[in-house]
Amino acid sequence: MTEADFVPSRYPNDVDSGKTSWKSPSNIALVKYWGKREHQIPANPSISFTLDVCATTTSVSYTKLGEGASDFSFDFRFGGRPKDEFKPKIRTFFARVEKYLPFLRQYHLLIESSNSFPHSSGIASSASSMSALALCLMDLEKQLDPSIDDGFFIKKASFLARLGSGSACRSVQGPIVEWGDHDEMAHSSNLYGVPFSGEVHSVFKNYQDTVLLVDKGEKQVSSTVGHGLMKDHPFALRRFEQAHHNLGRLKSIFAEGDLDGFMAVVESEALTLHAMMMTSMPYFILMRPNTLEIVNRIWDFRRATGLNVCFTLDAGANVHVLYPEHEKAQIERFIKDELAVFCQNGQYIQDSVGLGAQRL
Ligand code: 2P0
Repeated sequence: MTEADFVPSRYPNDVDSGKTSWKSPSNIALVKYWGKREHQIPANPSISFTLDVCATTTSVSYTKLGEGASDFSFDFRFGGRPKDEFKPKIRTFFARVEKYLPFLRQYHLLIESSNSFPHSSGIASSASSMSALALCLMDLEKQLDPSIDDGFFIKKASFLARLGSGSACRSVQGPIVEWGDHDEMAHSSNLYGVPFSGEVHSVFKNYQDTVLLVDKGEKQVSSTVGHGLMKDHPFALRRFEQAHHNLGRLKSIFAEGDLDGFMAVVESEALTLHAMMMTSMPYFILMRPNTLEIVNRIWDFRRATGLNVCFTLDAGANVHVLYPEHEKAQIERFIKDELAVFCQNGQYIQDSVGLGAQRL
């Protein structure tokens, strides 16, 4: 499919008002998206586990305006309160998607959002929030054109979410989602995420992710700036090749249930992401001393017990601890006894792989 396939022709229906709500999860990348081209096209393919507990719930109430407005007409509330500081990001999103949703200026939208995870926990909420908003807008489009089928609905929601925030396109579906052209991935696309269609061994079913909240402060570097620094990065091309290679490896790792291979690829991807930040100009260290304490303790525990626990990182100091469900009891105890002390206020979130967004 191409971008043009997402530009609608005339809508058959007229809709005055209504309301729709979606709950969309966050996701954690195993092979990382870091670097992009114009129009939110990723510099390399990525793959993620969709999460379950960490999610954004968004409702959109829409009312048709008398005449089309010169600007987008919307209000945004977060956790029940007006949140005007988020409006510029939403306006930018609307400007990017207007070509694909030409009804946008004809409605006033009241957007009400809340997150399941603690506010400013340092967990990327752009993925879950942009995905939830894109799905709500697709509901309105489906009212205007009921012939839209489920397959197109989901694909276009992911396509729109990508234009809001790249990683958001991987939050629409689950449990494992791939985004970006890749030779060995059937149906892969730079335009939207697709559920991983390869074989997945049962050991990866319901995989666990405990999110350790190491630093709940504001991000030092926005993701958009971080992606931008890959443009003139001396190691960029080699890194993009490596992501293709790692994605290919994961395909057979998932099929074979190769936990050693999984842990090696995932940890290497996390450290490579941070290595890219440390070697960009300007350079950043987003890990904190407690991030490294946790990494070392995970390695010590893995060596001592032979359990299949590993970590991955986002563009921040928090640590995602990944492990198979059948080892949950022992690893949860280890986290509580030995890792929680390195979290801000001892806080962490017990999550696992989920199935994607839900209409409420
Ligand atoms: C990822 N991250 O694959 C990577 C790994 C963070 C670390 O995608 O500029 O918020 O909105 O497209 O999606 C975070 O970047 O960036 C991200 P934009 P996004 O999940």
